[in-house]
Amino acid sequence: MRETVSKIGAAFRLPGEPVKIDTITNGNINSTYRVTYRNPDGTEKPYIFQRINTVVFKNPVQIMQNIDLVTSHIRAKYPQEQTLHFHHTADGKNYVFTEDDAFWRVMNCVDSVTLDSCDDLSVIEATGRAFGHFQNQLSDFDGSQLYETIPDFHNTKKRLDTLFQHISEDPCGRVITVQDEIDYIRSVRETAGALSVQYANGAFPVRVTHNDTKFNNVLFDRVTKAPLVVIDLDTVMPGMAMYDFGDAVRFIANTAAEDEPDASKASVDTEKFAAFCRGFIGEVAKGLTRPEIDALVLAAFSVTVELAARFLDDYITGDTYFKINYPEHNLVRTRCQIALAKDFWRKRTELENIVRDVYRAAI
Ligand code: GN1
Ligand code: MG
Repeated sequence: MRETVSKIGAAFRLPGEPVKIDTITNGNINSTYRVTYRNPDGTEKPYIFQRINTVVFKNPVQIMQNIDLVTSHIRAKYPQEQTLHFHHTADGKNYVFTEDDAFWRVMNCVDSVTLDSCDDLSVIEATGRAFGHFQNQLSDFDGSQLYETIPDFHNTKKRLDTLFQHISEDPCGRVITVQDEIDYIRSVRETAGALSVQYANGAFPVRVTHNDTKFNNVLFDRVTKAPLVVIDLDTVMPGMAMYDFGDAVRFIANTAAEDEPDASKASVDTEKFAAFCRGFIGEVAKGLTRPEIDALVLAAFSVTVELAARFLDDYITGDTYFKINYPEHNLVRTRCQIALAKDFWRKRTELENIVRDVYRAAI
């Protein structure tokens, strides 16, 4: 590892020598390391080295072009705000391919913490503001410039169609073991896919969205816990505003971890949901259409079913997409998302009332 890191660091012309490599375990797709360099003058500087999963992201060069465009836009619009800074090679590229064909990028390490869960409602509200602000930062960005890094990424209908296709093929003989999970997803197939169908038919504006609004994709100040910057820009693409909201609350307002082995612990914490709403809706209320606001709760349900279907699809097809730590990991994740989706549905009237009240106060 050290040898690989040294070569990559040299390609990016980082001064000094790598002295410490820490693996960052957040993230189910790419591999991320915090590498500390000792500068020639003896001081130390940390960098983030990231190897892109090129099975998932088939065209990583285009991803880096997207990120360049997006971060340049944000820097020009809000020069005082923190953005991600990627290093460049001598020939001006913000990535390198190593001999084994691996794709690497290096960015400055922001002194910060990430959070996987949090009970402080003010931090959750601030996270809502951060993701809402991210949408505002890109509200005047021309999405047609962006390469679609993963086509149909949040096309729930297509995701569900793919799952049922793979169920009929049953390549690993696992379908017999997941009948309850399949039955549930089949029972909500149309409801969960509805927004993506309406979006394809033009019912909602095409926005430039983040598409992976997990809590741990925000960096926070170590001391004040103020959000510093939204990270993980690999899936910034045209999309539905309300799916960014939905994906964020399915993570931040869940009473359990995404891979909690006891799925009965997963449910929607309505206080946390309300706190996130205050932050997010407070930021975006004036820019969103009424149909988008009215679809926020259904989007949370839909994106939760979508992720359940993606985890289950990966389980059925032999665990080739998401990193797993043990053989049943994707099934555990599936069950947790299903339990959460059921709770979103059960509480939908209460959650819709929360959205309505927050929206009224915000406009
Ligand atoms: C993946 O790699 P990470 O953890 O940022 C996935 C998201 C899922 C998430 C579930 C490109 O995100 O869509 O919601 O796992 N990213 C991709 O934890 O598929
Ligand atoms: Mg991601």
